[in-house]
Amino acid sequence: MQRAVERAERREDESDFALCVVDGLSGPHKSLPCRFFYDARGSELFEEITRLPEYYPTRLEIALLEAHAEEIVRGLGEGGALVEFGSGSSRKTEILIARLPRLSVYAPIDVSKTALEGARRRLSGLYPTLSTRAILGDFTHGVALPEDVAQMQQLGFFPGSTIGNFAPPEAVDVLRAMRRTLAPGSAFVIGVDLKKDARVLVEAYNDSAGVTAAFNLNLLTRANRELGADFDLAAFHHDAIYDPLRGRIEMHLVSLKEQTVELLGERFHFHARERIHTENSYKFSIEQFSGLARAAGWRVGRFWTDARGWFAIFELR
Ligand code: AVJ
Repeated sequence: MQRAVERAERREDESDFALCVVDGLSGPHKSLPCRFFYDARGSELFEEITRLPEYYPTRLEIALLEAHAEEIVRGLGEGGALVEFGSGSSRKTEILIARLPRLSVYAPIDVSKTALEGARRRLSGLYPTLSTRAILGDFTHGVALPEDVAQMQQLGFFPGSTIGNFAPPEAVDVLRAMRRTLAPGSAFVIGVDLKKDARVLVEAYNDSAGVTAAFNLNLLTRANRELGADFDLAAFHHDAIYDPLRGRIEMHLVSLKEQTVELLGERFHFHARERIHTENSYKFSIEQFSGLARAAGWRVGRFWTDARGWFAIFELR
């Protein structure tokens, strides 16, 4: 049964991927959406990224959650539900759940049944009395919580600074969708990567072991496998740059020569040094992020940062 679900899900993902790749490579500015990084291999590579010496966000966020967990969960009184947007990072979720002895429900929201099943299995193993209510849905568009969960007090949780993948106007829409998903009066805890020295940022996305390069190039491997594309992996090169005006890291795959790639019966031409833009990762100041949160209808509560001010966890109400 689970296998059938995984197969059906894979077929659905593949047709979404096919449309987005053809669309993304068709215009004059080639791009691919960063959500396609996370196939099985890409998720493994991302895990590896989080352990790199240069990639500070995961380590800092976990340290902040651990140092301030009691205060962070104060927004949720007795009982209630922890609602997680995306269910990837159970390591972080566990830090909060460990401080919520009377939590009734853990409700992860994700578009992937496989990811939800994994989250349910891990957390019900650790906390047998906690009821996990997996919710299949796209948190960027607002999700209806099950009736009984909707009646409970809720704490929203969106770690990982994934909000940085959205351009500011979209980020406001996403934050608003999350506000509408949660009951009025809920607290919402979100991890945000902050602006800092460009060298630190550039190194975090150009690690010396080449893991981020492999993660970026895996998009092409995925297109070769799932769409029958003929990308020559040796003819593209990873690049990550910081744009200080937009305050964002951009990842690109750069064509090392003039070449043509064929996929799904279509041919895509690349001139030498032409780029495929694969990801944006926005970095915020405290004031900027507060402004986005307010524009989405949130009140900014407390926030916690590390000594260097590199990463922040915000409590919104
Ligand atoms: C998961 C979106 C937060 O932007 O830092 C890491 C993804 N990309 N290295 C980020 C990523 C390249 C990551 N987020």
